[in-house]
Amino acid sequence: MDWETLLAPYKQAVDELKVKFRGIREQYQKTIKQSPIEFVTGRVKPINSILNKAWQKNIPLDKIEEEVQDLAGLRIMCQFTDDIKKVIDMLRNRKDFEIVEERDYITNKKPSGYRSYHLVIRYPVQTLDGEKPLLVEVQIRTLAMNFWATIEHSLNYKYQGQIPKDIQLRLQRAAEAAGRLDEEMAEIRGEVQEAQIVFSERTDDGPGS
Ligand code: 0O2
Repeated sequence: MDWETLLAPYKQAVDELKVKFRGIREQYQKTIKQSPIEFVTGRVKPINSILNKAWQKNIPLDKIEEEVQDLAGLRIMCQFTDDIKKVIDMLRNRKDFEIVEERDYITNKKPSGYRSYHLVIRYPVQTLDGEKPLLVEVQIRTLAMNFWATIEHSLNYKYQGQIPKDIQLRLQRAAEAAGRLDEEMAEIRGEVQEAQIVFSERTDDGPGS
């Protein structure tokens, strides 16, 4: 398998979409409206992780592009839970890709405690051989959901998917606490955003002025 050739258009898709999604935030920053996007990350799935998934799900190597939907992955982080809905609506209205699947792990959180909203999009990249439509997974989550998922992901890696029961329980409690944090922040959203506008106006003036 020539992984470099297979993954090159996925890298292109990740790079292009990072610019596009970060561009949304930049456009908001030129208005008085608060951006629903806090920051954006993206990655091409590492080869060992692709092979692992293919092995676990019994996917033959020639079906990887169809069946592993997150060869290219983007993550959009939001400050508040309500922002997630705004981002989803914005993505639904775009003309540069088509949404092929939505998985709402916020309404239906995973047994691990994982919460996030996943969209699978079909995104066309332009290659020397013409247009190639690719599947890309976009995960949208709050900063609190992201904090929890990052910690849980590294523990899962450390214990190779067999996290000890006591740690699993703590992680579930931590997930509930992260959910409460999102609820509390939603309650004081107006206050937080006013403070951020004042703060960004001050920092725009430069230090000491
Ligand atoms: P990585 O390292 O993030 O690339 P499955 O993969 O079987 O769970 P499916 O249907 O392929 O499920 O896709 P799903 O569940 O919509 O999305 C899978 C991705 O979501 C994972 O990618 C994670 O990024 C994230 N995710 C899903 N469940 C959990 C969870 O319980 N904890 C954490 N931390 N992340 C989760 P990968 O392939 O696991 O790996």
